[in-house]
Amino acid sequence: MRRALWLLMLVSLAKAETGREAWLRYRAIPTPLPSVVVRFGDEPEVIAAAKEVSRALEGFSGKAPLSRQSLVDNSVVLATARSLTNHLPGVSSLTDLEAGGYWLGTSTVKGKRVSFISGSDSAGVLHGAFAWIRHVAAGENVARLNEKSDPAAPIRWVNEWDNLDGTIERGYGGRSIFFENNNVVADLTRGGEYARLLSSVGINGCTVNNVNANPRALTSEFLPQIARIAEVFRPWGVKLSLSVDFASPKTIGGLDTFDPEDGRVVEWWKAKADEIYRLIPDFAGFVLKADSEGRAGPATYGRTHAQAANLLARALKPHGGVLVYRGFVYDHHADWRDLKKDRARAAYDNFQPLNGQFDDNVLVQVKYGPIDFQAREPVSPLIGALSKTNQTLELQITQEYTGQQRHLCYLAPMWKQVLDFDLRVGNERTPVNEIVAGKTFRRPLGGFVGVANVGRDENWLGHDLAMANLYAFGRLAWQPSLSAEEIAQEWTRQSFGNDKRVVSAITGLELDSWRVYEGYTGPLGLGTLTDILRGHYGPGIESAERNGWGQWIRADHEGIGMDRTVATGTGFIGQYPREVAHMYESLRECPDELVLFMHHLPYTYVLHSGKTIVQDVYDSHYQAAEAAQQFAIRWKALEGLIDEATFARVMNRLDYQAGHAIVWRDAICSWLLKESGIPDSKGRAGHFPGRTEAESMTLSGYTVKDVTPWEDASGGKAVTCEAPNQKCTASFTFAGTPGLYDIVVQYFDVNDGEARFQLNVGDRVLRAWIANDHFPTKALNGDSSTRVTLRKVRLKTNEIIKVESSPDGNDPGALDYVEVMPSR
Ligand code: GCW
Repeated sequence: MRRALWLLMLVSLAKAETGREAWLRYRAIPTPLPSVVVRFGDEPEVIAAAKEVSRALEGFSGKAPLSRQSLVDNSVVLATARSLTNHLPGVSSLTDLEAGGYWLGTSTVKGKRVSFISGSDSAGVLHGAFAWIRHVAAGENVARLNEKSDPAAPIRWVNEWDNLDGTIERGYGGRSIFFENNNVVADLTRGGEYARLLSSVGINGCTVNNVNANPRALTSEFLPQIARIAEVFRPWGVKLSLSVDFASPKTIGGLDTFDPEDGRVVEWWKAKADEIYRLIPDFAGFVLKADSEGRAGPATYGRTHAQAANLLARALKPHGGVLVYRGFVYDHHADWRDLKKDRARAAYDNFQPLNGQFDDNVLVQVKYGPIDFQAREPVSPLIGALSKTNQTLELQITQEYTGQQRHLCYLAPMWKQVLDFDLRVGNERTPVNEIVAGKTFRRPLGGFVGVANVGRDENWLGHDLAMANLYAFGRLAWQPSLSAEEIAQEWTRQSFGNDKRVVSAITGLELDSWRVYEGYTGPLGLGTLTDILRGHYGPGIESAERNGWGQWIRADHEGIGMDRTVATGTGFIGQYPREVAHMYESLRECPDELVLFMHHLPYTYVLHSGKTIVQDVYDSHYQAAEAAQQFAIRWKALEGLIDEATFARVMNRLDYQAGHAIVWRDAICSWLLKESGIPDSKGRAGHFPGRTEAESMTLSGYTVKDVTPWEDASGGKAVTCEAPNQKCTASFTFAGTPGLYDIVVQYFDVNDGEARFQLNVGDRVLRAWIANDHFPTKALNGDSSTRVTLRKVRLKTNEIIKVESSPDGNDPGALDYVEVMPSR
């Protein structure tokens, strides 16, 4: 028996963690806990909550608790406020809780020790259950709990940009958990598990399909399939909503128009809403992206966004649904020659004049910044201007412009800056989080939406540490006053346990990561400086310029930055309330971190930091790339303290990030050096100690190729091995002194074939590998540039270092450089 137990324990210890449990891991906790779960009430959410508490207690204590429907000693009781008062009059009066709110408490009732999890409604009981579990998991003493908590706002949703064919727009965690082949997947287990995760952080709505909506989503054939998703969401208190195509009355409805003022169109939307509510009685509503990036919209008929929004809102209204109208509307064919044109102005210019014209069940969903989810942007001025309109703030959990879950980038510190930013509307304290929640302007509705894009990867987002972003979004939507650090700690404790070393190391990494990412990508408010025309991933600085997309940085040999001042620029700054506008307009007050978003300045301009722009960029990029090297080292120190499989997955990503941070650093610094002609006072930019360019090695079989953009390859060039069934070699003689060295092979891994590589020193084969990662490109550029690092290699003077590669498919086994540096 003993033996069997031991074996069982060993097996469970050895079980590789996949990340699928996310932060709901329920590992053993050395605390006395209730042994009975008592449930009053039969609502699906209360049943789910009681089951969850049982599941958690079993994990924490190693023993399944008993379930009861009457009061017993040492129990935890779950009930809505109303049924609690019915069953145990006098225990508590929770009349002042808001929808979804909860109360956690303890007391002795008729000699029985009881913990209470109660909610204003059944969803509140669920939220309370997960909050209670969170406290236990963090090792707190729940016997002393007395906590009352209300959500900050009624709308706390995620949007998924899932396409019906199973792909996900800007998704980096695998294919859709909802769709495949233009149908809803047969097995919705992951959909249910996802709703549970969302519920655990208080998220109460999920829009399951891409805002670039396929009209099929609304067809009578498809809707019953959508209803199946709503069913797996329901016990978790997560309501389903759909993105819709504004032209639907025409594309799928058989009408010859989709004019919002046409009576037939009005009727069509009404009938469609009725049909949906017959199938999904708790349907949350529609999300609409109209007249944006090629989507159909009211402009076709000369109608306004308000007319379009109200049309759909009125169809939903009798059923209690809401219409979320995306504020992300701008002209993507803007004339870049026109110095007064400015995409940043678009949201405000389009929606501010309509303030007050939207129905009460419409929310305008505003992206946090005026451009598009960049690593840093000022807060959108539209937020302060919608005083008579409900809003939701749109944040992005999926890291489209922030490293696509290959880079660690914990976004809560950035979101906090947005949420806490005081727009000074009417010269008064008006922080963004209070405005969007509906508090400042006393709106009936408001809230927070996170674009999540989880996928079928076992760990949901592709990077185990990126789950902190999903967690943080939910926590902040519930309680914006939480700090990024508190949230990181909570998440780490639940995900990785309470070992102090683990908590402090992982929290530290998370907290440092956004500034580090920003530090080696786009500086001083310029935007991420990624390739905006393609993958939005690696460096692609000038892709922002000279096209209609309007992400211009206006760089030339003299200076850089968009002049958005009222005095001489586009006037964007004038969209802010007076005090904020004054701060941005004045160079004396404008913070360095946004100065090139607001102003066009010479490279030699001296910042508040005391450095010139050019030197600041060199310094920040070298510092941040070094910090990214340290991430991998900091993580390495956790080996043995967390489970092996998770350790290895994250190690892999952080090693890659360390290399890619150098690709970014070199691209930005080389480009700036060339553009400005001003050298780095510390002599780093353009000088690469220990580096030998592939194009200057002794080559056999390789062809020298220009890389576009040039700054994405060291020296602007790579060598490719194009002849099929051939092996190419590039070699050079190591001229340093004998000793231990780290060798980096920087090569390109395109998403179109799997070339083979090998590194030799003398007659030793040091490493052979296959370029089989899946970067978002088929081209040689900063998306595909990656590396292999060999540490502590003993080298002798005059040894020959040789890289070999053989192409596969369209992957030409391209090599950028080899770097040999003394081991650190
Ligand atoms: O950031 C851009 C993305 C598009 C996206 C669009 C939007 C869904 O690159 O992929 O489309 O924003 O938010 O509508």
